[in-house]
Amino acid sequence: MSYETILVETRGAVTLITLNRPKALNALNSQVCAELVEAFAAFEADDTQGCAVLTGSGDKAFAAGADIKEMAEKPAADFFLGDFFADWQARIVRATRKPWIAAVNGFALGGGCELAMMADFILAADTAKFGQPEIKLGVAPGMGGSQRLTRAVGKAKAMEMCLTGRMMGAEEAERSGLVARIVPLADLVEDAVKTAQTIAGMPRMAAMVNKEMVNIAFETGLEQGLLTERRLFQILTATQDKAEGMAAFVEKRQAVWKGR
Ligand code: CO8
Repeated sequence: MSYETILVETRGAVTLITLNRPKALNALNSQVCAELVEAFAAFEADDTQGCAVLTGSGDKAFAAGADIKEMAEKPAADFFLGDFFADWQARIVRATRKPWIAAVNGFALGGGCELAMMADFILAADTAKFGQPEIKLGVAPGMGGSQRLTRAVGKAKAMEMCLTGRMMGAEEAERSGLVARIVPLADLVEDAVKTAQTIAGMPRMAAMVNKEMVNIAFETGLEQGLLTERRLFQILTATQDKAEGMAAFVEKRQAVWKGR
């Protein structure tokens, strides 16, 4: 599959996807939207791939938001009838059961911040800046910013950011729980790929279940979440990789995973 607005390469068991419209600060137009859906579907379907990394090209931006030039002339009915950006929730967030990481290399604004927050976790360059500045355009977040940012950093900061459009730097983002770790910009992609390789090297079903379990914490109450966790744990005990992992520990040797 060839793409025009993104780059896709594999590094061993890791798929590296790069938003590639650097002149427009990787703004997310409808072509990027469609190509990302295809790239994530290909990653998910490829058994050789265990984890993905999404980043932006250039040093300046992960993505500076949905493409304002494309949205400027679009009538409201088109946003509504086309269910603008609904695809990503259904076909990237829900459909991607394998883990993926956002490596945020600069501005992650509006839809860019929202896309980063769709990842299982964010690694941020020391230069990263996060924000939901849609209010300055007369609109509001539309791809999860009001919901995911609030869950990540709490009401006070999310409300302040959405109402003023102010950006949050990498250190504040780490302090606030929005990002897992800060990495120097020059090392970001290599670090993210290495982290992804670690994850891809884990027993596949266990990785997918761990991802599912943590995400369930955002969707359900504690009692139901704990029950679901126990059941998923119990299901994992039936895998060949559970038998292998525990035998390898007892025998003091490296486990050889089957992914089943
Ligand atoms: N869309 C289109 N083009 C963009 C965007 C964007 N979001 N951001 C930057 N660009 C373009 C600029 O127009 C410029 O292009 P050109 O050279 O042709 O004029 C180029 O990228 C470089 O940008 P700047 O010259 O502005 O660079 P600066 O370093 O001066 O500023 C900023 C960088 C601060 C990031 C600035 O570009 C900026 O404020 N960008 C817009 C940020 C923004 O408002 N993002 C939110 C967009 S709205 C959104 O994401 C809504 C998502 C929800 C939709 C779902 C609905 C259901």
